[in-house]
Amino acid sequence: MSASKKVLFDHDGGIDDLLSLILLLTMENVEVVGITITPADCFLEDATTSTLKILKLFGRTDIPVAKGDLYGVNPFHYDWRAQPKIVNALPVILSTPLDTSPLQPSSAQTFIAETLRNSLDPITCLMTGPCSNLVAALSDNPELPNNIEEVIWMGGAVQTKGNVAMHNHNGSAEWNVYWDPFAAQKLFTLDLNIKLIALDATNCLPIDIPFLTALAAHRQHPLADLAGQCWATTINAIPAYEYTYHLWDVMATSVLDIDPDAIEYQKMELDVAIAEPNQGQTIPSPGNNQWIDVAISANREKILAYVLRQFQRGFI
Ligand code: AGV
Ligand code: CA
Repeated sequence: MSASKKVLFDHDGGIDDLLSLILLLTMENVEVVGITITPADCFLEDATTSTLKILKLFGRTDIPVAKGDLYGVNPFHYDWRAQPKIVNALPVILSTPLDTSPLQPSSAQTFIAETLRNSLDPITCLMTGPCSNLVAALSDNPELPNNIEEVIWMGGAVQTKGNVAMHNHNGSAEWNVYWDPFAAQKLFTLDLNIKLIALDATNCLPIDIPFLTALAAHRQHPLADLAGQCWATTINAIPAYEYTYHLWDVMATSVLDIDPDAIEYQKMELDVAIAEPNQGQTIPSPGNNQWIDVAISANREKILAYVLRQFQRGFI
């Protein structure tokens, strides 16, 4: 068996983020050293409850959890933020007791800085929401990037259109970048190995009924059943904002464990726009020396097969 990877996971409480947490906890080669929550595509208390209950389900209340207190300039639609309330109303979550013992007294960015500083091994930072907590942690501690193996971030839209639909926007940005474009701009200037799991690749992974049907065939496995219920709540994604929910964060999470052939990357120099009308757009900027590995396509069959396989595991 390969040596385990130490992973710090920052998520922002969406349905996709909670499924990512479940997927992460099924991985044998991963040691989750902490979870931090960004109050972005969620409400903070709902996301904290879901996180704590999922840890309890897995018997993993040894994993510390820290809440974020930073807010981006462009709030998510409130009906998206409310969506994860449905997860907390599912029978398996309702019947799981709330165990608050993982909660840390420090804020997310302080916890990230302390965890990186105290680790003897380099840590992989997985982010499935905006990057504000990590950037704040690193801004105050310029030596800490040395302790980061790599950053895997679901965000950006490079050679494809974005998913932000707002009155003052031209639609070129992806939401995780748009929420706090200033943090994203800073992130790319830091000396980090970044894998950007952009819409260019996640567009290959819309949720559809054939996938949910394949998952339903395994519903005797509790995780497959729970995952199917979570994804069912996304099937009517609001047309005014976007037609289809995707495996955005789930794909980014799978990067930790999946056959690397499943995803194609291209090295690009990127910058982030910080003003209207394309605030948050991730823009190729040849010559700026901010090299990022951008995921540009994904093998849908391989990734779906991986996800189906992991959700047939027990609460390990
Ligand atoms: O832009 C994708 C990011 C992912 O981290 N999020 C959802 C995933 O957690 C924002 C988002 C885009 N479209 C959405 C989103 C939708 N239809 N519902 C909720 N969130
Ligand atoms: Ca997310």
